[in-house]
Amino acid sequence: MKSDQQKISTQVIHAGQAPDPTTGAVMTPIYATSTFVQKSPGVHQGYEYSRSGNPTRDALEKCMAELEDGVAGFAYASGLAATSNVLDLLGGGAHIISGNDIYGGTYRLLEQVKKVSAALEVTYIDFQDLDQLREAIRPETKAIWVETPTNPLLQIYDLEKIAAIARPHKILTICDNTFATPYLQKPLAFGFDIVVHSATKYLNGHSDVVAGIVVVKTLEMAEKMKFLQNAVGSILSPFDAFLVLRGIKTLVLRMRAHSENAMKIARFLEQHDNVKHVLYPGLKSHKQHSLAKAQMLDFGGMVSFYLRGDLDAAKKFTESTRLFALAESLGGVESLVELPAIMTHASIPANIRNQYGISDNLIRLSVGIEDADDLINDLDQGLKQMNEVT
Ligand code: P1T
Repeated sequence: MKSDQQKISTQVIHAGQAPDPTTGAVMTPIYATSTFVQKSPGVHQGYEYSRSGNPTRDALEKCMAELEDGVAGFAYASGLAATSNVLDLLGGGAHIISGNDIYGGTYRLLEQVKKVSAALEVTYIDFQDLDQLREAIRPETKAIWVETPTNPLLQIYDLEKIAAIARPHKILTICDNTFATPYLQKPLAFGFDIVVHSATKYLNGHSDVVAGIVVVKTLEMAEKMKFLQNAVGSILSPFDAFLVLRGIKTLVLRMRAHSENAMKIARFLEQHDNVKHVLYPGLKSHKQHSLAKAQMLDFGGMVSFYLRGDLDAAKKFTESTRLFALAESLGGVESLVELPAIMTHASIPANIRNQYGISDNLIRLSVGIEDADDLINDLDQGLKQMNEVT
């Protein structure tokens, strides 16, 4: 696994991209066209209508397929559009097993859309305990859905073991690899079937696009996804595909910088009096630190922690930081802070949130690539201001 990572620095710059055949342009042009001329009905140069295929989107899709070691990629208008289209693969009345710590919008899509529109049944489990997985499998189970690291609790699940349990039952294994990116981990190499991304995050990396990606492992799945992408039509625009492609070129450099800063910040927070507990897979105190070390190249840029305080203290802290902008989303070069219970995970009912540990004093940081000392000073002054309400 880890030896493959060496060529990713080259892949992020070249995969799926060749100089433009008509002009020699080194950068993939933005093919801003909805349709393509045909010589005779049905005779064209590989493109007929941009929902079905567009050269700029194609370049991004090929790039992501290579980065994730898959056979084909598909680019969508958002991460949730990508998730929704993957769930369309399962047909009606399917049973799926999902991690109980997932992005709130994914939970909402499962609970409030797919349960109604596709009679989907979902069992939520803690994938840290694989007996829960074995017990949850039913004859009608069609798919397993995991995020690792999870949003927002940064739990790590063993992708290889999950895939091995699913395989004899012919259950499709799907990993939302948004937090890790293919630089840190490649789920298909661990035996998973499908990778999903919110490309809005680290892949694009500059907080100026909303986008989603799906990568599949087999040609059979690729054919089905190609049909579904065109049939449902929630595709990424050529301009946004261009921006994501450009962002990916610096993915390796950015992920290294995010991971380095996040480790320093996690260590700083761990010794702070106003912090109860830090969740970062790179810390020895993290429950799955050794699994994270084995499965990931580094530990990424997301850090969550429990403040010693209540909701008011948490609000005060998030309002007090100056470099860490109070905002949803993650994975951009700039640092962000948020309160999952009120922001990204508000669509999960409070009793369920609290049961899983998404409490009012849980803070999530998306650590950017600014100077680490500046970021630490900012958190320090925010934590001091928080004392005023406790
Ligand atoms: O926002 P969108 O591009 O549609 O992606 C949805 C999504 C899917 N998967 C994961 C792991 C995510 O974190 C997200 C979006 N998350 C946020 C906006 C957030 O702040 O957590």
